[in-house]
Amino acid sequence: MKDSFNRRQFLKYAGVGAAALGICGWSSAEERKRPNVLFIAVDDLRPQLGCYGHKQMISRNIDRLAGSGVTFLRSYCQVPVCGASRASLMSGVRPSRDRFLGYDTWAERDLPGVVVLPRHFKNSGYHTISNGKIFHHAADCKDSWSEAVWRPKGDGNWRNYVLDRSKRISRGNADGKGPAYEAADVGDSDYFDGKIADKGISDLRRLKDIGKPFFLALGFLKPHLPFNAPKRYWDMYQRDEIDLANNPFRPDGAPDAALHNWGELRAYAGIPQKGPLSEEMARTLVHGYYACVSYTDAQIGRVLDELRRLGMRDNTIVVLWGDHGWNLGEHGLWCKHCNFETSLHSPLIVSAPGMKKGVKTNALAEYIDIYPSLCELCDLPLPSHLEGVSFAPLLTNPDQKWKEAVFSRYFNGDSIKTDRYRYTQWRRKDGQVYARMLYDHNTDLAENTNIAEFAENAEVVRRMSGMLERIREASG
Ligand SMILES: [Ca+2]
Repeated sequence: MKDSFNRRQFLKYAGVGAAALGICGWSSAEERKRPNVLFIAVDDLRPQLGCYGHKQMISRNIDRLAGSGVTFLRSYCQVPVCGASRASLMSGVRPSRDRFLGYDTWAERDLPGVVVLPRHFKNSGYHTISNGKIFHHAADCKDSWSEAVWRPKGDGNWRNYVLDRSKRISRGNADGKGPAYEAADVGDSDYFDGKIADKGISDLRRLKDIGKPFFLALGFLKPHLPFNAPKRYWDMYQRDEIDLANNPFRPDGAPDAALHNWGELRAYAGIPQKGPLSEEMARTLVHGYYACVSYTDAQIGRVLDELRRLGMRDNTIVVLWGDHGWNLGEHGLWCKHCNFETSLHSPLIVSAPGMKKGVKTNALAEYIDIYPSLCELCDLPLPSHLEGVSFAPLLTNPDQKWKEAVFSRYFNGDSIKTDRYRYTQWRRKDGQVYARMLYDHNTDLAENTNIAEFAENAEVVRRMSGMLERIREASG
C-alpha cells in the first residue's frame, strides 16, 4: 500500500475536498463520553427493505432504524462476496489485484499488521465484542476483540433445522448442504439469528455498567442461503403476490465475463445443475429470501428494543450494513459474485446521536467509508492506512455535493459507479482489457442493455476507464 498517496489519489478522483475529511477534534476526545457503537452486519442482505422503497417487504424494525437515522440509498460494497467484502470493510482498505479476492479471505493474511476497525476501537478504550459473523472467519483478527469471538452452535449442521433435529435424515445432497430453504414451525431462537440476538441482548445488559464505551458487533446470518426461517415469517407473505424479477435474461450485449452459473445455489439439494429455475422454484426462493429478511429484521428489532429499554439508545451509534447485494433472478442470475448493481448495491443505515433522523441521501458511499466515519463520530484519530472518506458530514447535511464515484472489484473485473453510469472492465493477466460493460442508470437502472460498444459512448468509456485505472494504480 502507498498510504498517503492512496488517500490523495482517492480524494482527487472521487472529487471530495479535504474539508469533507472531518478530521477529529482529538484534543477534546477524552473530555467527553464517547458514544457506544452497535455494529450490525446482515449476511447477503441486498437493499430489499421497506425503507429502500420495496413495499412488499416486511422489515419494520430496520425501517424504524432508518426512521431514526440516515439511509444511504446509493451505498456499495467493495467486493460482492462475503469474506473479501468484510475484510475490506473492517480494514478500511480497497481490494486490489492481490488482496481481498474471494470468500476465503482473511484480513490479517492479506494485510498483515493492519489495525482493523475493532482493534482501533479497542486500542482507544472501547470494549469490543463480536457475535455471529463479522469477519468471515471467526479466528480472523481475533485479538481485536475484548472477549472471545462468539458464534452460535447447533446440534450439528447449522444450516438446516430439520436436518439438525432429525439427525441426518436423508434429505441432503452429496455434499451435505441439504435443501436451499426450510420453514420449520419453531421459535425465533431455534434458528441461529435468534440466538445471536439473545447473546446481543445479554451483552447489552452487561455492558450497561461496564464503565467504558462499547463496540458491539452482531453479525446476523440470514438472508444468506439456505433460506431457513421459522414458518411464521414465511406466512407473512402471500406466495402468489410475490413479484419475480422482470428481467430474468442475459442483458443485451453483456460479455460472458459478467455472468456466472450460480454454483453457490446449485450446490443445494433440489436445485438443477444447469439451466434456469422453474418459476415454481424461483418463487419459492424469493419467498424464502423475504422470509429470512423478515426473520432477521425481527431479531434486530429485539436488540434495538433492549438498547432503548436500558436507556442507552441516545448515546449509541447504530450502523447497519449488508455485506453485498444478491441476485434474485435478475439477469438470469442467482447469488452474488458479479459486477451488476444487484450484486454491488448494498444497504447502509446510520443512526447517530445528534444527527439527522428519518432522512435519505442519494450521495454515493462505499463500505470502506464506514471505518473513517465511525472514527469521526466517536472522536478517534484516523489511522493513516484508511482509503475511505468519512461520510459523517452527510449525517447533518445529506444533500451536499459528495463523491463523484465509488469503486468495486470482483477478481479481474473492476467496476465504477458514478451518478449516471456503471462501467465495468475485465483485464487479462497481461493487462489487456478483454471485456467491458456500461449501463446508463438514467435510462436503464435495471441494467438490461450494455452500451459500452456503442460508438457514441466512446468518450464516456474512455473517461470511466481512466478513473478505474487511476484508482487501480493507487491501490495496487
Ligand atoms: Ca455475504
